[in-house]
Amino acid sequence: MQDLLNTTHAFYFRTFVLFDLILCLSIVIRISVVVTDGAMVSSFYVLPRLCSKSFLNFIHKTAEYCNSSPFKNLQALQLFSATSKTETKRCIPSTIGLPSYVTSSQLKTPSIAEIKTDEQISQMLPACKLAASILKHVGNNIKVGITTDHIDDMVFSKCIEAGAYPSPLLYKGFPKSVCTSVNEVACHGIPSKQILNEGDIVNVDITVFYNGYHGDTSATFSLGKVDDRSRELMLATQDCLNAGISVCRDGALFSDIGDIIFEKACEAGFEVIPFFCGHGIGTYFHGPPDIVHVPSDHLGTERMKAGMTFTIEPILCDGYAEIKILDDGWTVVTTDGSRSAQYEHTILVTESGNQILTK
Ligand SMILES: [Co+2]
Repeated sequence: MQDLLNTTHAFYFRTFVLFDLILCLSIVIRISVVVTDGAMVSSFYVLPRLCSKSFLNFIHKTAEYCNSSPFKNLQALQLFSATSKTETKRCIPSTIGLPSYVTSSQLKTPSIAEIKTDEQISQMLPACKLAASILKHVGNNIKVGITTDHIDDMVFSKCIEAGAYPSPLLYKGFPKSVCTSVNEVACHGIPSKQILNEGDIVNVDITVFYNGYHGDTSATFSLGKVDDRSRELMLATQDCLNAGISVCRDGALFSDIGDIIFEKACEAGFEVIPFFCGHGIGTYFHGPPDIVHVPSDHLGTERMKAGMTFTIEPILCDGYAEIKILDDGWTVVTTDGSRSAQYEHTILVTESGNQILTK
């Protein structure tokens, strides 16, 4: 996942957290998070639902996620997205730490690029390794005929199994645990009932919050036999990511990343979508520095320093690099309908070069 370059999001969401105590056989602590596009909505509706089928399903599902007995040490997280008119219910064991944007509306990002200590890096590494292993799991299980909601379920359950929180869930109101971007969707696709067909390409963008840190990685997968041009697009995008990573070291210019990615994409006959950038990452999902994937004057002579961690995540398309955002406020598509591909790693800048943390 990534930030829109030099913009704040067009949609503002407000999260409202309520704690309900329900005495039943024991105590369930439920966190209801209501997301609206401005107005706060109360969500005290538990008691009327105590005997309803949906509430029993809710309790059952909640219990499934926890090894302890039902109604004990559980927290459930419930999202209503007023803009998308969809409802997502997710239950999270109380042992799993939640990011600040879930428990409050605060994003808590640093104002300048952070230089992490060895200790901070060792605390962050497990989140990155976990994101990589979940992406691998999705790659092994993705197939023609499944829905993008199924990918969301896979990612969610793998996170919970590992004791991690799926970072996209409720981030600025995003309703699902992962971004799934199919064909002409450039990024931030919302998992849905859309079925994956033979010949499709889909980017799966996974970020997990684990041990107090986020780890972020994505890849584009092909479904069955895809056309030659799509395969070339995927390979070129991977090459661009690798080239971007290759220039990272202590003292290198940030602008080197965009220069080499743009050059490689042009050589391969594709365009780089310039509007989205990589980002600093740590205890925060998105923070400084912005990693621009095209040549950029405004980066000036800013240089990388050992200890910085950030993502590189170029999006290439097989057409004009113009995009629009759909009415759901998230889904980014190419305006000409051309296909796009994206790959992403979280990296650490070191004295001698760099380390890919999400490998
Ligand atoms: Co990202």
